[in-house]
Amino acid sequence: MSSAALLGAQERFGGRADERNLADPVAALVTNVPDRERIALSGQWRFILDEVERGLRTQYPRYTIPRDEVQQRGGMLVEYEWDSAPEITVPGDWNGQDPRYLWYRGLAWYRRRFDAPSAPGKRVVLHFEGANYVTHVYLNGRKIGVHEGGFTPFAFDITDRLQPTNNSLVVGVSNEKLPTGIPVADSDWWNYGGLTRPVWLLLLPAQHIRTYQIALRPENGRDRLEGRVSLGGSAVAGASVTVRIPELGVRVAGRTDSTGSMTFAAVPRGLVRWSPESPRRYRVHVESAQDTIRDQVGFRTIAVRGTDILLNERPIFLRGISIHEESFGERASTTSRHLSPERARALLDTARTLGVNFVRLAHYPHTETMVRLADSLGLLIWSEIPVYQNDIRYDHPPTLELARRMQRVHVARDINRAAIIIWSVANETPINDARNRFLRTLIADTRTQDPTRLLSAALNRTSGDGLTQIIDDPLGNDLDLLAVNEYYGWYGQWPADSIQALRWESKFDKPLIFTEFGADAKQGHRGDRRDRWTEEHQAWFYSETLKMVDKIPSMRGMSPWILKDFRSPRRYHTRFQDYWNRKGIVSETGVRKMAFDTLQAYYRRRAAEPTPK
Ligand code: GCB
Repeated sequence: MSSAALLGAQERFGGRADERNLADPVAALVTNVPDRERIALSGQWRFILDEVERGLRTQYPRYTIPRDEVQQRGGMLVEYEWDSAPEITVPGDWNGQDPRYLWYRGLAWYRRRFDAPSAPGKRVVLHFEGANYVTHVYLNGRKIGVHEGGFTPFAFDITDRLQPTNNSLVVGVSNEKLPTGIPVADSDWWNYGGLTRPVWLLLLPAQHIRTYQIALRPENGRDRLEGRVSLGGSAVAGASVTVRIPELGVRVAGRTDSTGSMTFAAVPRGLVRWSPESPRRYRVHVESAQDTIRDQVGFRTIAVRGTDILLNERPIFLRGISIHEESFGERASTTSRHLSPERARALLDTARTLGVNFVRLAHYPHTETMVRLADSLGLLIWSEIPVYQNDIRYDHPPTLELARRMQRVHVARDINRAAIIIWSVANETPINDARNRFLRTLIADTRTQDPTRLLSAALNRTSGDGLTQIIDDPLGNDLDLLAVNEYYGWYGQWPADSIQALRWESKFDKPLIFTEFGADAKQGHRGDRRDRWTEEHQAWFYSETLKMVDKIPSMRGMSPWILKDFRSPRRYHTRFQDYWNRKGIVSETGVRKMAFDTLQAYYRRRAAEPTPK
């Protein structure tokens, strides 16, 4: 186990006897899971709530839930029974599956049995696309690992722990947030718990392709592809690797170095760049002696020059919208964190009707399904980790290590998606030395891992006299583009008579985008535009803000808050909110509010302009 992961596990989970020698939860990760030989562990699992966490404590033999032992031993009372426990669907948060679980915060156990796959010579890797928030994994009664973090994948090589039939996989997931965790408990979105994303058995050749990345990096005006392939498993050094993109006449063959990696460069012939208008992707084949991976990869460049954002060397205006990972509810009670391809598609189709070319996937890495879909549809993406607001322990080294691992896994998973143009490291963080150091470490890490994309963070602090807003957060020096969440006129008074009187200045010669602005409105609540919570008010708020936006010289895009109403434990106003954040421009079931039309009209006008202002 790596020292960072070990530190995390011991500090957070007490270093119990059964937690020594656990596997590093990210060491067995591979990228491009959709193209691997795999077996889904989706479907019905048994489910036991354990609010007091007895199952995690070894001193109570009556509650050996994770060990899934013979249930009656010598007349001793055992107070659980897997086979009669209720069933729950995986993937899926528990909150949306039964009204009794809607508000549940704590530990719950899942069990599923399976036969070992017939895969002679292969490694069997148990891969979780994501589970919120701390996950304890037991196979055949033995603990194999623990993972912290709700939105990034983790995996364990279980080859040597499998029995031929009837393996018992027991997984405890707790959505209790930790004071040193990321995010902390107080966040403005629902704390969906459990195995929210798919679980797989991956069958990997003994020597396999672990990760690969390939990107367009033109040199002296000529297109040039650059990349790296890293092998995993056995005999990874000095091994042969081939990368082919037949449609571009690319074929590179070479050998890995002593660490199992090979870097390469190639000149493509007749490359058509990926863009929102034409999201062209090419079939990429990565091959090693025993393994073959195929992917669909688009190639484009992204850069900034002064206050412009350049996509494929041309200025672009980001017509965006923010989106949470939460499905439309067929009924208000059935929203879910789990986004099947159909549910992801429903969200992105609504966004496309609005006329966007950009989505901000807030406030954490979304499911890979979402990212791949946006990539195929030509939607540019801002993607972030949940380093969210004030209460993160910026001064606490293990919290920084956790953030670094999250960002590393986040970037590694999606590095071949042309759609992603911006990695963000945080949202609305306080300005102080500890936070600056924390975020600068993440920025430096991310630049090393991926020098081809823009780095940003959503800022919310500006200084000024009420009429002039000055963007002067020192982090601005480290970011490629400035991003501000601004709520003038909603959380406070309109400055002077109108938001249009507000002027924006920046200490940095960099592009600016508004990563958020918005106002709550209850769909169907109509009235005077001066009355909060009405659709008229929200629409008017949008049109005033958009007029202000048009006056900001360095403004290069926006992702208003937010596409749809989403569940939030922070929204207590019974009449209008009832635990929903109502800043959606459509309701939780997808009914448009007036502000949708306002923003749509604005984006139509923007899209018709030849180049951004
Ligand atoms: C913000 C946060 C976002 C909230 C939003 C709001 O600034 O970044 O997570 O949901 O404001 O509605 O207050």
